[in-house]
Parts: sequence; structure tokens; C-alpha cells
Amino acid sequence: MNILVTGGAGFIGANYVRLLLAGGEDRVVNFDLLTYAGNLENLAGCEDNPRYRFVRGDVRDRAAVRAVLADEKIEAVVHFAAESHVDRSVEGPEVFVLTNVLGTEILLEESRAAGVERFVMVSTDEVYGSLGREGLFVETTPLAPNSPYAASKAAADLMCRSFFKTFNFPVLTTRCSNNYGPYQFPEKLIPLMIANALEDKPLPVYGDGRNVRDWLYVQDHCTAIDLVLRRGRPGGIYNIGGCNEMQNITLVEMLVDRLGKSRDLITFVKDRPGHDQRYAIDASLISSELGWQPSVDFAAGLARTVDWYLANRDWWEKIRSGAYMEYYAKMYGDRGGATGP
Ligand code: NAD
Ligand code: TDX
Repeated sequence: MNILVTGGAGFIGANYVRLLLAGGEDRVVNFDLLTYAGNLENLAGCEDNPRYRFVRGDVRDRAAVRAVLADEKIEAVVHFAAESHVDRSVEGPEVFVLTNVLGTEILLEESRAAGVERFVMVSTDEVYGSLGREGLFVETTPLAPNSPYAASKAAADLMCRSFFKTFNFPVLTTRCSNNYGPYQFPEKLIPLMIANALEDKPLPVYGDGRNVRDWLYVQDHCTAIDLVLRRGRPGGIYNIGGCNEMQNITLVEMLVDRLGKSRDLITFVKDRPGHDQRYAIDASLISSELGWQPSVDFAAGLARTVDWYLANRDWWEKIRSGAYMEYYAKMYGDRGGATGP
């Protein structure tokens, strides 16, 4: 298959491109704008693979989307490209609407016109809103997004639903819980805490630190997406999760201990506005229908992740210093219109 991966230079997208190139025979075209979150170093070593091509482009740019679909004879799309950070959506929601909602709508329309046979929408569990102490999100849980990020993902997710219902366009939607692992941008909880701890900086825990997230190792998310792409039911929605709930404070303490740093670095700070209390996924549908199970348990996954950030200090130091954005500015000039860091 000729597969278009949007947002393949980001955290999950890069892990997915690597999974595709590691096996099979598919041709992979990575279509990514290289915003502050996109980093071609996430794909170091892939450039020379004859089955891989990178195209810098914006999902909001209809002509560019149309061209890449036609030029590359795309048969399937896996759509990761998005603004993905909740805190940024609180500061500036507009780009979330433009990229996540309008970008998805343009990609859907052009993919349909181009005769794309499978379209995977990488949505998120945040579309469901927040849980209390009890219960799990199932695929029929009503959507009740709380942050501008989550609202923009819910709008995109529903646009996908409408393309299936109205046009019978073969969209498949995944809603996954929090991912962690290599190449995660150091604005998100786990890499931020690792990097700050290694630099002996304060570790900012929001509110009382008791918010709960359900963590899944990124490669397990990627294998689930791949199964959905190949064997999922058109129109199907699949929850994906690690069955691994944890309070933020417990997780941060585990990281500090593993790094041999002092827990005194932990600093409780003002809470995130609209902070969702708890996410937890019931992934029994994808398990019974497609046979998916997570394969990496949390202790092993976290150890692997910490080791990766220790071994790849250059990668995140460059990002935190802004050096990699300077590099893109030099390489691409103002051709891309990337959003700033
Ligand atoms: P990320 O921020 O690391 O990467 C996003 C990528 O999209 C970047 O490479 C960026 O350059 C690209 N991009 C942004 N705007 C673009 C545009 N207009 N055109 C083309 N490319 C653009 O995000 P991530 O954490 O890898 O998340 C990927 C997807 O998975 C997102 O859709 C997110 O909503 C979803 N998701 C993430 C998680 C998680 O825990 N990180 C969980 C569930 C779902
Ligand atoms: O500095 C911090 N301190 C802190 O306490 C940061 C960055 C986060 N937090 C808390 C907020 C959340 O309860 O940690 C938890 C995780 O925060 P994030 O890493 O920002 O993730 P979250 O808001 O849960 O959203 C993530 O999972 C779902 C991804 O960023 C989304 O893209 C995905 O859809």
C-alpha cells in the first residue's frame, strides 16, 4: 500500500513511521508541516529507505494535500497531524481549530476525492471529558470535551463520523489514552519531568497531583493503529488504553526515584484550568474484535523511556535550547509557515 502518514515527524507519528518501515512492504509518505513539535531527527536513519519519503506540507493547504495524494498514488491515510498540547490550547485556541478541525476536514474531502480506501483518524480519549472515581470510557460514552484541544479533536472526530455516514467514506477512528516513550516532545508530563530532574530544575505538578491518567507505551499504540488500518471495520471507533491508571504525583515520584534525584524538586503549582480529573479506557472492543493487547508493562516501559532520554540527551537539549527551530528556519526559510515554539 501507499500510505500517507500526516504528522509523521511528531512523537507518535515518528514511532508509527518507524514501525511501518521495520516490516512489510508499504510505501510511506510522511506529510508534516514541521511546527515546533515536528522534528526530522525523530526519523534519523529513515531518510535513505527507498520506501520512505518526506514531504513538508500543511494539512490546511488544500492544493498541497491534493498534490501529495495524487503524486504519491495514496491508498491509505493515517492522520496524526495536530496541535496536541492542552496547555497551549488554553493560551491560544485558534490554531487548534484551524489545524485540528479545518485541517482534518480538508484532508477528508481531498482523500475522498482521490479515492483513498482507508482513512485512520487518530483521535484521543480526551474527547470523552473527565471521569469521576469510578467507571471507564467505552466507545459509546457521550463526547464531553473540556479543553479547547479536546473540543477541536472532538470536532474532527465527528467530522470523520459524518464522512462515513454521509458519503460512506471508509474512516476508522481510534481514541487512545496518554502515550509515553521515545521522541515525546519535552512539554508533556513525562519528558518534561525527566529533563527538568536531570537539570535539577523544579518539577511543576499541577494542583494536588491526584489527577489520574491511563498510560500506554507508544509502540503499543502504534501496533493498535496498524491493526485498525488493516483489519478494522469501516466506520468503526476503537478505544485504546494501557489499563494502567496512575496519579500524576505517583508517576513523578517514580521518575525522580529512578533518576536518583531528590523528591524536594517536586513543586506543586497552580492547577491547569479545566483540568480533567481522571481518564481510564475500556479497550475490550479492540481486544475482542482485532485481538490487540498492550505488550509493554508500565515498569518496563518507563525504564526504557528514562534510559532513552538519558541516552539521547542531545535530542532534548537541542529542542529546549531552540537550536532545532533555528535549523529549520535556515533550511526551509519561510516556506512552511510553522507555528513558533
Ligand atoms: P506531536 O505534537 O508530537 O506531533 C504533531 C505533529 O503534527 C508534528 O510533527 C507537527 O509538525 C505536525 N503538524 C502540526 N500541525 C500540522 C499541520 N497543519 N500540517 C501538517 N502537520 C502538522 O503530537 P503527538 O503526541 O505525536 O500526537 C499525534 C496525534 O495523536 C495527535 O492527533 C494527538 O491528538 C493524538 N493523540 C496523542 C496522544 C498522546 O498521548 N500524545 C494520545 C492520544 C491521541
Ligand atoms: O508540567 C506539567 N505538570 C503536570 O502536573 C504537565 C505538562 C502536566 N501535568 C499534568 C496534567 C495532566 O494531568 O500531567 C498530566 C499529563 O499532562 P500532559 O502530558 O500535558 O497530557 P494530557 O493533558 O493528559 O494530554 C495528553 O494525553 C492525551 C496528550 O498531550 C494529548 O495530546 C492526548 O490527546
